[in-house]
Amino acid sequence: MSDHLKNEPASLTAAELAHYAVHGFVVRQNVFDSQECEIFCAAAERVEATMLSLADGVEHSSRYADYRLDGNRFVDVQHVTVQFEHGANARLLRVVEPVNDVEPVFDQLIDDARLCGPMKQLVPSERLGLWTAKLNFKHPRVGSGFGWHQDAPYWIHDSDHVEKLPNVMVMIDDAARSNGCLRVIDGSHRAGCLPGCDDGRQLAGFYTHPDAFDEDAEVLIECPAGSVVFFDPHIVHGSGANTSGSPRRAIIITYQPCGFAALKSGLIRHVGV
Ligand SMILES: O=C(O)CCC(=O)C(=O)O
Repeated sequence: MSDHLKNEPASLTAAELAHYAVHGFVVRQNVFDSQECEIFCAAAERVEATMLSLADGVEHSSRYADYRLDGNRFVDVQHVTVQFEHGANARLLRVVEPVNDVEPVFDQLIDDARLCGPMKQLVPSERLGLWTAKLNFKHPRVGSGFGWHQDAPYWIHDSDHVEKLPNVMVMIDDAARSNGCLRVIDGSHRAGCLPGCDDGRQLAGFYTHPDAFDEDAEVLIECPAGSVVFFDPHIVHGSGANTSGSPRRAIIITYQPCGFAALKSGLIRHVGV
């Protein structure tokens, strides 16, 4: 991709905007080239090494917290939350959030015109801020799935404008059913906040109740590395486990109108200025 194209705002077309409005998501392929994906993969490896080493020092600092939710390990390194992979794979990471505060490559990505051009249309706002940015690892053979959920109910206690928090997921590896690609329930964003589960798990309420949506409307987002998917904060989404020998790493960035604090740092992170 030439520098010229990298700096183009790359607005969504009328057809893409209409698809997003009806279905709650829109996919674009070939947004990032293979060289850029290699840079992202190397950055993801640095993040994992850094956060594992910081988490190892956890008992020596009062600014860290090491805890379990539904049996799975979480470590807060100041405001950065590290989720460990489930079960016996506890030396592998699952999620780091907010990853832009750990790795400059991902911080720069937030300002990339190929993401924030479309996001200005989807938030919508002429000037953007960051809400949050996650790196999801999904390691080969052990990466666990994400149960069906909406993001908006998860954020409702921290934001009074959850409808203005659209996500973009940047695939840094090829994503297919076998390595646990994203899947969405087509059109489910139009129902607003749906009821959560109530089955005794600590995080049950964050998972959408199975009676509240039609799983037959599932769409698998299978796409090559360098693709991006924009999706609505109310869409029901999740993903399966990685049963393949290939990683399925992705960054999910959530934007908001400018002037509001980011979810975990509590600081305002202006975008594209
Ligand atoms: O990485 C995935 O497959 C899904 C992640 C997701 O839904 C989330 O982080 O909220």
